[in-house]
Amino acid sequence: MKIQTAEVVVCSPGRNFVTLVLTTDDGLVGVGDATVNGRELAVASYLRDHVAPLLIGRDAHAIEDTWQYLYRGVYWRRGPITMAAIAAVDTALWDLKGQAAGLPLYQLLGGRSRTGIRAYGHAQGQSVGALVDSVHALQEQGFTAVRVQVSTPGLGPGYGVPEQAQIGLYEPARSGAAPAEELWDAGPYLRNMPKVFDSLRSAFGPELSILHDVHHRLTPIQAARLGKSLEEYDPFWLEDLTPAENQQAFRLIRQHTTVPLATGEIFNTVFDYLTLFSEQLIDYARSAVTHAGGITGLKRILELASIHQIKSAIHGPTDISPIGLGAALHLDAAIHNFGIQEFMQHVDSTYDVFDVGYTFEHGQFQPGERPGHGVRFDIEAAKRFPYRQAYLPVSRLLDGTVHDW
Ligand code: CS2
Ligand code: MG
Repeated sequence: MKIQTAEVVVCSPGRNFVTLVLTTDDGLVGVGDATVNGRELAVASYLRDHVAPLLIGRDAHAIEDTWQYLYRGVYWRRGPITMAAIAAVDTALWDLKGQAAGLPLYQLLGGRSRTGIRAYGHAQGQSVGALVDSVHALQEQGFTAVRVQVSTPGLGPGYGVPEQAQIGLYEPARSGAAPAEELWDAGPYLRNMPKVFDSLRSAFGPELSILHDVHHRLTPIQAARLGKSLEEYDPFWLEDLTPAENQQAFRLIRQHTTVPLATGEIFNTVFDYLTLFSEQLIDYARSAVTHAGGITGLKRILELASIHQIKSAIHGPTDISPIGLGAALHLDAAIHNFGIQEFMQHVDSTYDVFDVGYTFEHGQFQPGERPGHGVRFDIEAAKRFPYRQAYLPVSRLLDGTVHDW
């Protein structure tokens, strides 16, 4: 089975996605996701100009060799663009191997370890009342775990809350313009969050799993304070409390709170986790198939996590395409240390281009029984949705200093 063509498609059915399409000499088509939110064209060029020409004529079965060739063979290793490009190739190759074998990907990864894949949804509101309504709506869809984001009084809509967050596409007012900007101040945020959790526990009782994402905005000591102040409300986890490039910062947080911690959605190799894993400073590893070198790269990360009793929580926002999510679900089904899967739902137009084999019911995913990862990509339909310039917002403190978004 030799790779015959390698095509890179950037499309925007609801938001931007970068897709690699590989065809083989025996007529199979395998697809991989390489979407890096706000830097889509950089990864498309990396794939189109530097990777695709190297793939033609290679043995499509040689997944590990191709992974190492693209990782070690270029000298410049790691980083989000490189690892997303490797991820797309790796995911497409696993898809092809599954199709060649006539087996769903989870079977090639060791078979099923569980009957269903529990997922958490995104609830948000500009007020606590609106947030409660949003949680109710997710419960009606079957979710038993929800991520809650609410505006901080006095700071405007804030992270994760504006209308566009439904689909995660933040377009500047006009083409060529800079990203939108938002305000951030840790003081009112830290005072507000215990009240929010208190209202949620009063409204929903003890059973609902409540998750919250801080998006790298706190210092280590502020993070420790947040953990202590929310502990009595039994959060399922607090995510990205502080920028984890400084892995040692989690030692300080751990000294002060027993709240479970999640991090890693912006990590792309196992090296980003070494201190966090070996000292058991986190409880959930958040990397995505799309950003951490594909099935091969993420499996390596999650196996190391497993020996430290750390569980998976694969990143699943809308800026990961249904291919990235579909591939993740096969890993979720097969690994032993599955924790939970994120599911921020795609808009309908996304499914005009991506035909998915997975299903979601009663708060749980099934990866589906189609051979490979089971997500098909319609190149003709993709042409109807050209790339649109879009960036995540930038955050500033009240005095104008740039802060983490
Ligand atoms: C978020 C993401 O899903 C999450 O936990 O942190 O929505 C994140 O903002 C985006 O993926 C960034 O591209
Ligand atoms: Mg997050």
